[in-house]
Amino acid sequence: MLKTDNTCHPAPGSESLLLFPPFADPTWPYVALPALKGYLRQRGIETVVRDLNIEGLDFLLDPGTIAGWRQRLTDRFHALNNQRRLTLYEQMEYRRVAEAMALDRDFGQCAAIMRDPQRFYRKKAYQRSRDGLEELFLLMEAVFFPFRFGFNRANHLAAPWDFDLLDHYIAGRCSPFDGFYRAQLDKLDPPRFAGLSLTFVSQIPETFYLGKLIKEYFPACFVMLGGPCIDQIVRNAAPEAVGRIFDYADAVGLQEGEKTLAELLPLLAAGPADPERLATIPNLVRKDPHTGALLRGPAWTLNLADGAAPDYSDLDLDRYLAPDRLLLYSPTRGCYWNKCSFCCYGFNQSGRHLYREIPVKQAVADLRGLQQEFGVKNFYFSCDVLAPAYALDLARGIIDAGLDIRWSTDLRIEAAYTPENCRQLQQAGLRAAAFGIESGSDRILGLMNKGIKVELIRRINRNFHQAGIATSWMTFLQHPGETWPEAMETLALIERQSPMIDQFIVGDFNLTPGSLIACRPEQYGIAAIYHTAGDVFKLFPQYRMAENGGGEDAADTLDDSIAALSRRYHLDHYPWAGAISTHHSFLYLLRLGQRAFAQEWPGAKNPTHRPKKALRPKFSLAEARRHEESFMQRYLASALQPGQDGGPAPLCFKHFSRELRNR
Ligand code: B12
Ligand code: SF4
Repeated sequence: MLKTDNTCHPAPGSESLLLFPPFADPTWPYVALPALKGYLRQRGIETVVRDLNIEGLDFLLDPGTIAGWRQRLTDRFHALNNQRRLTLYEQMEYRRVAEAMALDRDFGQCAAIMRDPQRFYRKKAYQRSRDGLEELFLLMEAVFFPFRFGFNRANHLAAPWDFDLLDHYIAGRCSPFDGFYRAQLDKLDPPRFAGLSLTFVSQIPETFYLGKLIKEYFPACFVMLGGPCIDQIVRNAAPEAVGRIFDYADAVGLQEGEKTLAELLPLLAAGPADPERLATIPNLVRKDPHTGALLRGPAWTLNLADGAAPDYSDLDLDRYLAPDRLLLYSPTRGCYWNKCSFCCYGFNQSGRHLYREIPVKQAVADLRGLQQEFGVKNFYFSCDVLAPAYALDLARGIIDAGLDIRWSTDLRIEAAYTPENCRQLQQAGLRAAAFGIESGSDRILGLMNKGIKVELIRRINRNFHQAGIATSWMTFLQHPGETWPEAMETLALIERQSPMIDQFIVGDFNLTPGSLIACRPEQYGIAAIYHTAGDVFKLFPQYRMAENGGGEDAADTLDDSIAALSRRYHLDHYPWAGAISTHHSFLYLLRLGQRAFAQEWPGAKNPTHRPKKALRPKFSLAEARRHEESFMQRYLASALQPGQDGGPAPLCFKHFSRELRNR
């Protein structure tokens, strides 16, 4: 098999591929596939991991790709500009195209700054290249209209992914990576197995696209999907929707994939797999080709003492968008608390994803091995949470072994984190900790089953901060039942504690499928839960409260207070510096200290999107924007309303296209 041109590690026997599709964080490699590779290699089974998210980014940034897109935009602009009138749909596209033609950044240079150990830390240069990379997505939004992309999203203008939309995307070759995928597949020896990791919602379109494409190129290849997002879909979607997933893949792996692949791959290597034997493979879901019934293997959970260190050896670690290397390592799985009303982390509500820990000795040896093999000093402990006793034991183990590493992770506020214990964690290399603080109201914390109170939050946060560990607060408003004064209590707490809060986020409540609230809505004052017609994967439940709260004035006051708090910080979204738990934030915290983000940063110049003079747009762009906004507002107000008897709201790709056609 051939690898991409500039990947330096030679590919071993690569009949089994493990692929990580776009769109996801490009600043570090995600841990799932290296974890699977490590486990399988320890058992003598070879696989090849490819991070198509990062390989594909180089394709997007390639001057040839950009030049091709610019040409497409020019052609499209002139075609639309020469029309006598534009439909609303065409106006929407026309405005994006005209504005995108004004974007003339050197995107390759922006990426180079992200990888440059000096320029990365110059805030102005950093911000300029961050803005430049965001502009790349504006350009793509015009080229691939009506789709939108980012490092954390890949979606349609309005409709969620359903099979109509996926088929439209695939048949129309709408993926920005189409040329890249085909070039890679052309170079590949036929693989026997291709496992695609669908971890984040933002990977949905590319995962299904790849599934189909691989089958088109290599009909005999066994294509399989796995990862938390597809697990969530299979658990929540209606059986007919789950059945249709098998038009794109031969099988789905639920939960953890170690044993599934350890049994499946040797079976496939031995020849055509016997269906009876396939049915015994743990966590494997297939569709019976004759009856259409879904066949599920027995459930299995990994004993972490039997695991192996993640194996990153197939990946070029210097290719990621960061000036240093950082590896993800998962010392625990599951959550030892596992009771919060709003949470359905990973697989925990399935009842089988119990909290487990890698024995400290083994974890320390893994970390030492990763440090030696890949020359890394920085780690992100990628897991739901560490229990305090384990965090402290691991810290002691790291100190005793003389390991010189720096790490960050998520922790729960716990009384065990005394000043002395926090100093021990700092000594072991902990430099940033993110806490699910959620609320500043004791009543709401109780309603959430958080098991913590405001007084404990204050005390424990101070212990971390004073030990030299950057503290990040994750909070959100509008938990069902929260009143306006209670929401204000959260903001007031952040305000009062801000000298000891190094980063924070105030989000809005989202109803998570599988959470306690979703399972027992009436207990939280929710009158009805419904989905939109297009949300066939059941990823975005909508809800209606029994009683209406706050009103617009209250929402405005909250927004103003959040804006006032935010002005004192530099906050941003994934994956940039200023977001919680990102690689870039960690590097800045290491370089500039705990308060790196507790201050305003020099603003980068905002793009003006004013079309170049030579363009001479015939139609008013401002008017096109007004028409679009007014249509979208009216459309969404009705398309998100549940049908009669709590049936689905009409929003879906077909409905949206039909409504738009009538304008
Ligand atoms: C650590 C973590 C993070 C970290 C690091 C993420 C990263 N990009 O590297 C941070 C805090 C940055 C983060 C950010 C986000 N996260 Co997060 N995160 C997690 C968390 C808690 C643990 C992930 C982990 O490391 N697990 C350990 C690894 C080894 O397990 P694994 O990935 O599940 O892989 C195993 C199996 O899934 C399976 N498997 C995986 N792939 C495949 C493939 C095949 C073929 C097979 C057979 C099996 C298989 O085998 C693997 C080994 O056992 C999970 C919750 C959870 N417990 O899963 C959420 C989770 C992954 N995150 C989630 C989300 C939503 C996000 C954000 C989008 C949040 C936001 N609103 O911005 C961002 C996105 C960032 C981005 N664009 O990359 C969701 C994803 C699902 C979804 N609905 O999208 C999860 C599942 C939480 C949840 N239920 O809501 N996250
Ligand atoms: S919010 Fe955090 S502590 Fe609560 S159940 Fe989820 S992972 Fe556990």
